[in-house]
Amino acid sequence: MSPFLLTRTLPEDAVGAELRADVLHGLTRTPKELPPKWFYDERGSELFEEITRLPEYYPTRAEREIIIARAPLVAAATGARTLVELGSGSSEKTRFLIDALLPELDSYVPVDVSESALRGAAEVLIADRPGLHVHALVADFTRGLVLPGTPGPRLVAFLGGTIGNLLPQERAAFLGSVRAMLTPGDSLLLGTDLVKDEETLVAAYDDAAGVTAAFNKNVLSVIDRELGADFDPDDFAHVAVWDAEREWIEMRLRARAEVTVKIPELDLAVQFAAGEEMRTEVSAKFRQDGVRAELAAAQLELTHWWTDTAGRFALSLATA
Ligand code: AVJ
Repeated sequence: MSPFLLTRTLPEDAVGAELRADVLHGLTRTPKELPPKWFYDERGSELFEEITRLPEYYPTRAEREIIIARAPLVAAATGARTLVELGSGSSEKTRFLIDALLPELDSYVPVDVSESALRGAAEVLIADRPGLHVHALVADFTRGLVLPGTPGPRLVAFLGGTIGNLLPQERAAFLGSVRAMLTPGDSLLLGTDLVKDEETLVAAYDDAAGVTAAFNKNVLSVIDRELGADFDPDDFAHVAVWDAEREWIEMRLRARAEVTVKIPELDLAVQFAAGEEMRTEVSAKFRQDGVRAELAAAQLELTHWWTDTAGRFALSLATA
């Protein structure tokens, strides 16, 4: 009975091939666009951790407050024996959930594209919780996942508001694939940031210290390193705007002047006009009715809706 198992369902080179495809597609279309998943190399992950400690970036603290307050209720409502966490990263908030579930919990299944993040998080968890099985999956959770045969009921957690980084169509497909992992009696715990005043939202994505700006520009450094490109991050300005109609924050990079970027690995030269904006992230904000409807469309029933005391962020519990 080994306490730690790691399964890779993502081929070693899948990441490189996907980055090339995303950059080629995203930089040759109009308007230009890059998917947010490429922010998170080692430096990007560090910058994101720094963002979570910024005074303007409330979602992490708000979600932690809810998890601490409601973990016993999650345990009572789900009786989960397996906790699956999608995009587990550092698993920092999850330990409150694990500890509340522990009397019944048999297995923790963290899923992430980063093997190093999975190993680091598992090490800490296992050290203090003898007997808990940790079966880490190196996988892209936006695709269909094959879960290990650990005992049910299962609770799948998708925290941090990361579902907001998916476009509406992608969210529907994602929730469908989550539903396909569950059988009746299993649950989904979903973190969503909520619609609020524009000033608060924009400040959370355009902080005074410029950490989010550095995080946004880090995607250019990733492309430089991985694809041999010659992006100069100083040629671009960080932009965060609230789209009131679609109720999402958009992060963009705006070319300060006309510039041509060479990407040798793709045999590509890309021209940016002065002032041209490239979308790098959508971070959708939600309302209870919308969350309930999106869950219902995936055959998931919202049973609990919890917010922090300031009403900024919500944790939803849904059952299959
Ligand atoms: C962790 C993906 C939810 O969208 O708020 C933070 C990422 N982007 N600042 C978010 C992020 C800019 C974050 N998520």
